[in-house]
Amino acid sequence: MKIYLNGKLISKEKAHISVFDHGLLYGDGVFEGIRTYDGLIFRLKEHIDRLYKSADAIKLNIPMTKIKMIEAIIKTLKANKLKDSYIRLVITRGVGDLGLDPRKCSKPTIFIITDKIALYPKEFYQKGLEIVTAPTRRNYPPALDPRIKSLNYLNNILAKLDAIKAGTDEAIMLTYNDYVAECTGDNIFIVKDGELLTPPVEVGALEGITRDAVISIAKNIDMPVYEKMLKMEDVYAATEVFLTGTAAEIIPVVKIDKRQIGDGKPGTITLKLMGEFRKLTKVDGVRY
Ligand code: PXG
Repeated sequence: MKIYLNGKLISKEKAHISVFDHGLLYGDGVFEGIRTYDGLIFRLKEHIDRLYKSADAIKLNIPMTKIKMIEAIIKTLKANKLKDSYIRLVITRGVGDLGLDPRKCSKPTIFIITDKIALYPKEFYQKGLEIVTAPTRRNYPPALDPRIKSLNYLNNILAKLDAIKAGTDEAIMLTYNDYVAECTGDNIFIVKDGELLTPPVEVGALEGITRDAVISIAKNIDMPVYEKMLKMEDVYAATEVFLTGTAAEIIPVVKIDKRQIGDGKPGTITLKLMGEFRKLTKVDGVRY
């Protein structure tokens, strides 16, 4: 496996990073998770735009144009002869000294891993997931805005541990004032009274690219879709619930906090959107 590291393609065994890199010392950096489907990079422009926006938000100046970044991704995919893959693109503040000061880091570290995609087992998509509400709250936006896809994932990892403790794989994270934000690595949608609802990102959630794709699919097929502040009562009372994310795509949820959602099976609207999403992945992307 070849890894792109600071402009060079290096074997996985030799792709090392300094222990003084602030990405490691302080989680000071940003990342993206992108997927390719049969030689097509899904919504590449959107991922690159979000990466540069996240970097901007932490005042990290990526020393590479968006076009050069796209070329680097394609070069890495080709070197690894991958058609269906997961791309992890990471930019750290770079090597500095001990101490927070980002000014000591003169050059960001850039690396790109392209690997086979590890999928959730098929049965999860057929039967639906069971999830819980995490006791851990989502980051308070004025402290660390969840719209920034930073290397600081401890908030999500703590909620993931909550999910694991409860014997499930995902957890809903609430805001400090009890609104539904998102899950640890996925956005959330509910179906209620025939309407598709998802929390606005301003509440404190990542503006997921799969989320955006689902909203545009719904609009295209004249399905009513709204961004709305949701409480757990709304989620429990929903007829359908599903999660969206680059790795998970669209995954139905049938049980939350041991309560059955709808009739306990993936719903018709969820299944319809899963089908439409599959079609979209075949056309919406950049060929390499
Ligand atoms: N919320 C959070 C907190 C995320 O990290 C999403 C929602 C979904 O966004 P996208 O743009 O993927 O639809 C994410 C996505 C990984 C990995 O380990 C990261 C995510 C998803 C899956 C795997 O690289 N983040």
